[in-house]
Amino acid sequence: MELVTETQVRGKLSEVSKRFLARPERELTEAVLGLSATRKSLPAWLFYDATGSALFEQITELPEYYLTRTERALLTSYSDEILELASAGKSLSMSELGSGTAAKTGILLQAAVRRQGLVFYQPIDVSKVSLDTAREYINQRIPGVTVLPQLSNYVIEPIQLERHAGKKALVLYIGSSIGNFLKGERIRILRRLRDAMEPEEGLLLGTDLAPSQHKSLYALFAAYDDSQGVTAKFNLNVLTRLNREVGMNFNPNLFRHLIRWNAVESRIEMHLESIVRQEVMVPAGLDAMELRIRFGKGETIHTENSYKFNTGMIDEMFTAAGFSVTKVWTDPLQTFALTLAAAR
Ligand code: AVI
Repeated sequence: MELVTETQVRGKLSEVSKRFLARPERELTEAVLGLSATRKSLPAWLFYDATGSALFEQITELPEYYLTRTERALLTSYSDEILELASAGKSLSMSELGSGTAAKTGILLQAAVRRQGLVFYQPIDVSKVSLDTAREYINQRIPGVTVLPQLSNYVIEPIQLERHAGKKALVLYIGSSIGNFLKGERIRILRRLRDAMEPEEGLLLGTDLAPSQHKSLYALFAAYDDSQGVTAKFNLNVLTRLNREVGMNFNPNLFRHLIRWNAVESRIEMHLESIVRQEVMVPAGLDAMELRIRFGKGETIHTENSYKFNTGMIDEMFTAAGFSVTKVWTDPLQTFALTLAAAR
C-alpha cells in the first residue's frame, strides 16, 4: 500500500477536480483519503448522485425494505396524536431535515391541515431536484400547505428554521436518516438543531430498531441485500461515480456487494468486496503524481453504516442533545420507532 498524505491528495485533487469537475474539492478529498487508509472506506453521501437517488427510491418500494412501509403505517395511525402532543394547543409550522421527495410527510401535513386549516412546511435538503419534486407533490395534493423549500446541507451548514408569528415549530427527521451517522455525529446534528429551536418545540425522529425477540436478524439482512439486487446496484454505483467524477478506473464487476451485522455497534455495515487482487488508479494532475490504490482479494471498502436503535440509545442520544422524550410509537413487531421529543 502506498502511503499518501492529505497534502498529496489535496494537491492532486485541486487539479483533478478542475478536470473532472462535479463535486467540491473538500468532498472529493474525503473520498480519495478514505480509499487510501489502511481500512478503506467511502463517505455515504457518495451514494446520492442522480442514479443513486433513483435507486434509493426503488429500495424504499422493495418488499424486503420494511423501514419505509412501517414508518408510513405509523404516521398513518398516529399523525393526529403526534400533532396533538406537539402542538399543546398552539398552531404548528413544520420543517423537515433531509426531506427528499417528502412522500411520507404528506400524511402528517394532511392531518395538520385538517386540524388548523393552513400549514407552513419547510423541506430542507441538499437536492434541488428532490425539493422541486416535494413542492410539486404537495402543491398538487394538499391544498392548504405553503411549501417554503430550503436548499441546504444540514449536516455541515447552519440549520435555519422558518419562523412564523404565533406558530410553534415541529421538526421532522424521519426515514432513519440519523442512523447513517456515527454516535458523535448524531449528537452534533441534533444539538445544532436544538440550538435552532425554542424550548418545548417538538422533534419527530424516525429510527430503525435493533433485532429483538420479535425482529429477526434475517429481516435486517434481507432489507440490505434484496433478492432483486437493487441495494447491490446502489452500493456499486459509488464506483461508477468515482470513475466519472474523479477519473478513476474501477471495474465494478470486480467488486461485490457485502453486508455485515456489527453486533457491538448495533449497525448494518455495507461494504464492497474486491473479488480479485487488483489496483485502481487515481489519475495524475499537473501538480500531483498518479496514485494507485491496491486491493487484496477479499479486501473491502466500507461504504455505509446503518445504526439500529433500542430505547436506551434513543433516550441517551436525545438527552445528550438537549431534548426530552415525550412519546415513542412502534409497530407490533417493534421493527421501527417514531419518537417525539421536546427541546429542553
Ligand atoms: C437513507 N438510509 C436511512 C438508508 C438506510 O436504510 O440506512 C440507506 C440505505 N442503504 C441501503 N439501503 C438503504
